[in-house]
Amino acid sequence: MKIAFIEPAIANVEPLGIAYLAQMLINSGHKVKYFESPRKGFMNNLKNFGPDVLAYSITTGKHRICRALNESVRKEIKAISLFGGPHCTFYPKYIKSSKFIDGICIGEGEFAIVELLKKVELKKSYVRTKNWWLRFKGKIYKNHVRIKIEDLDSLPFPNRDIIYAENKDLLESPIKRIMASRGCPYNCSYCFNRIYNALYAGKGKINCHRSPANIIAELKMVKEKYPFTFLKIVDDTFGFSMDYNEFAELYNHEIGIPFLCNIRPNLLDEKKIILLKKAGCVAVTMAVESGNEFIRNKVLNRGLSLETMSNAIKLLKKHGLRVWTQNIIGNPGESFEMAMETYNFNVNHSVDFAECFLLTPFFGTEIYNYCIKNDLLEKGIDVDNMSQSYWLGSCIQFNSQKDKNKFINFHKFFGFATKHPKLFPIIMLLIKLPPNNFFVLFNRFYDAWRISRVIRAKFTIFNLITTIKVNISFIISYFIKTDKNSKL
Ligand code: B12
Ligand code: SF4
Repeated sequence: MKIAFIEPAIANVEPLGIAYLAQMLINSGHKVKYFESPRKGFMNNLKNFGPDVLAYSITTGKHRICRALNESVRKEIKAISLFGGPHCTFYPKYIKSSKFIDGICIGEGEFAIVELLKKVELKKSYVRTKNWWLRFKGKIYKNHVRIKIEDLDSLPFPNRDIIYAENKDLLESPIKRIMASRGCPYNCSYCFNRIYNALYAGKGKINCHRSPANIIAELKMVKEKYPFTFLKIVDDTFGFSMDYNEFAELYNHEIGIPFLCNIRPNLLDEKKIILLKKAGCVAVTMAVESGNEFIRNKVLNRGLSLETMSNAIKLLKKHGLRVWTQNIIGNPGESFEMAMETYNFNVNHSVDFAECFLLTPFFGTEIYNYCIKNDLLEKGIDVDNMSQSYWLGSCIQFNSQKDKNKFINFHKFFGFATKHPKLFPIIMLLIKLPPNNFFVLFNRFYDAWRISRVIRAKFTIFNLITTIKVNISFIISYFIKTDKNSKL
């Protein structure tokens, strides 16, 4: 069969979920292509390919854009439309929102899509296929998830070829990405992992890690085919159940390219940091989320003390690793003074980059339920009109619009203010202005600049230009484009 994966934007990051599915499908004898929708000739190229299946990978927010895109494609092309990704996993009822959605994949998609398409191809009954909610003759059939893929080494490496064939900027980018593990056992209230773990209860290990040898084998292949100068390991908690010694040894000898990874502060100790450094790690992203005890541990359920976070940052800095923290402001029940504790924590630890998000309670998360229970969501906000991004606005109710605007604006200057605390009084004046797109632009460009300083990837003039280009189009797409249904 011919499967067309469709992205409703020009991606600035390889969609690894799609790449994993693509290789599984190719290995099962299917033809797979990847299309980005705002590109010139999108519909013609798609028609020339003649897909039997249109496949979309969606997060919350993006689901609206993909639904509309799919409806317009289906007017021109007769095919089956399948959707998967986090939004489907947490809100499979999405299938009911358009008669052009034929199937929703819940959870991991590798074996689910192969099994479904095999049945379709052989014209067998397919409505009872695990992981799927399927539409057949006007009825929706609901199935449970199959067991989790514990042995990630058994999966084929994700197919980047189809992505780079469509997106030459990503091909040229000196930064490449990899996923070394899946799953996280913590219970942060705003994160999808808690629900994910409940979904898979009794069906496999929570955290599954690839072996260092398997990670290195993928990277060697990528390095040969698509030379890169910086690696981002996008795992939720890298190395949670991995042998650091073996990884450090292998990575250092066989890859030797600087990298960044994401680690929870309580999982870091000096021994691990030394091994990370030995491997080639130059920077670590670490979620602080909030400097306020109540918000951090009662509202966000982080289970972390200030001391643990502080020690982790100090140790990383002691060993010369750059620190990129992630922070959330505009939390339910948060006062501006509480958000200032988060700001001060970052300033006091002189972090290299303090990234900031506005709390967005994605459907199904604990914090979403908390907001519903305590009537903290803005009127009219539901799963179908929640913002596409936690960079723009907020759907949380505050005492007044003035209070809310202060959070929305402070978010735009958070990274800048932590690097330039002397300018704080000016920023306090600026945030009194109404939220506006200049602040959004400033935030996106400043953060992109700081990220480049944390990463310090070696760019040639050519890939510097392409990287800037891809980021600009991505940034612009976020606040000028398509998401007309969002109430934010
Ligand atoms: C890297 C990453 C990014 C990258 C790249 C995203 C991408 N397009 O790949 C960047 C930085 C761009 C990003 C941005 C955002 N992200 Co993000 N991101 C991640 C992260 C850490 C890893 C994603 C990944 O590569 N996973 C590995 C692959 C193998 O898993 P997967 O993509 O889920 O795919 C599997 C299944 O879902 C399924 N599947 C997926 N698609 C399809 C399609 C079909 C047809 C089928 C059958 C199956 C299927 O099969 C795949 C293989 O098993 C995840 C957390 C996580 N652990 O997954 C968050 C995550 C996906 N992001 C999240 C969010 C919220 C966002 C943003 C909205 C944040 C924002 N800016 O405001 C944006 C949205 C971007 C967008 N347009 O989609 C949430 C999504 C929650 C939700 N309810 O939708 C997650 C789950 C994080 C979290 N803690 O909650 N993100
Ligand atoms: S530690 Fe990170 S990935 Fe794990 S549950 Fe918390 S927010 Fe999610």
